[in-house]
Amino acid sequence: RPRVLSGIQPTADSFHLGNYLGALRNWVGLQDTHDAFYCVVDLHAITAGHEPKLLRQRTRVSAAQLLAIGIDPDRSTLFVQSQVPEHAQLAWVMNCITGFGEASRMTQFKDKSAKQGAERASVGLFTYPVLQAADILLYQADAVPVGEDQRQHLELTRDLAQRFNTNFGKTFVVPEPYIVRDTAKITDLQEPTAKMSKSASSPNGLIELLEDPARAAKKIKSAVTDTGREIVFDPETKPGVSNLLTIYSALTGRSIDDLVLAYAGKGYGDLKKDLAEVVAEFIRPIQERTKTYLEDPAQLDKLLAVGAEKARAVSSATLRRVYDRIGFLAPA
Ligand code: AQP
Repeated sequence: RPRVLSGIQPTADSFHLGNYLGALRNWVGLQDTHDAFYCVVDLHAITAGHEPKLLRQRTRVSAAQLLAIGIDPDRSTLFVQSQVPEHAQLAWVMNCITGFGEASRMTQFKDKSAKQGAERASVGLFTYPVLQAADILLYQADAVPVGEDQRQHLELTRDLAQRFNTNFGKTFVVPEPYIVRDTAKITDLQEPTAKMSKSASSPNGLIELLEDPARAAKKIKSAVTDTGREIVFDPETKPGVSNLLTIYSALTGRSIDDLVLAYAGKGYGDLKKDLAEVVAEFIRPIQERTKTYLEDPAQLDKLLAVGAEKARAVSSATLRRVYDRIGFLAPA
């Protein structure tokens, strides 16, 4: 079976609908066809400042949410990044084959460091995409299910894999991005040309999987829509309505065309009212399941430890090969 790897940061109290529709939903589906490795990337979560107690809690909440949406630890390998030391070890090697200029061109770093003030941004934030490359290459992943915002980082991963292979001999699989076009960029409900984002969206701009369903419904009802009255799908001229149709279609399995037909002659209010209910009913059971997993943190930690062991079986073999190729002495 082909292999996939992806990760998500434990940087918020809940994942949002953009994370879910852009990436996590595909993680679940790929378990049927791929050998899947999914991780909560806590090493990435300390690149922009954090609170230790909160990080520990969010790491568990993240893992619980992944289980709640349908990641099955018997069918895929679910683990926490810091419990697999090879990620940090390979990242160092990859840092040493990454150009400073090349890393400087990463738009996510430019955006995030500009927000923090360039002087204050950490070196960890700067090399974040290199660690991400290590995450992927360690598992020899064929494909990486992510949202559109990760495309540039994936391109860097591919470049680094090819460079290493050329310089030191074929070692890594060069991975392909797995980006589902329809849901690759879910946008902010209040600012429908920007992506729905943990750090950049206002509270009313994003739907959290773990928020009060009534509050989520209210946010959908007060989403910014566009001028005109007609419900049509056109992300260029009607980004607000188009985003709502995308979410509606993805959560119900109904096609956009079908929805447009069904709402012909109706107003934005009707669409929002119905979608509000769809969203509220979608997140409710996820919350219940997440709560159940969190009731027994010791059990959850044990499950993650088993995942880390499974992950290490693969990552340690890759790292050994890498160390050998670059000329490090094998332990006697
Ligand atoms: N709006 C989105 N639409 C589609 N996919 C999205 N993803 C994030 N936002 C959207 C995808 O979610 C996955 C998890 O990414 P992450 O752990 O890097 O999450 P993040 O980047 O911290 O989440 P945000 O909201 O994007 O945070 P900010 O804006 O603070 O960086 C990835 O596959 C991502 O593509």
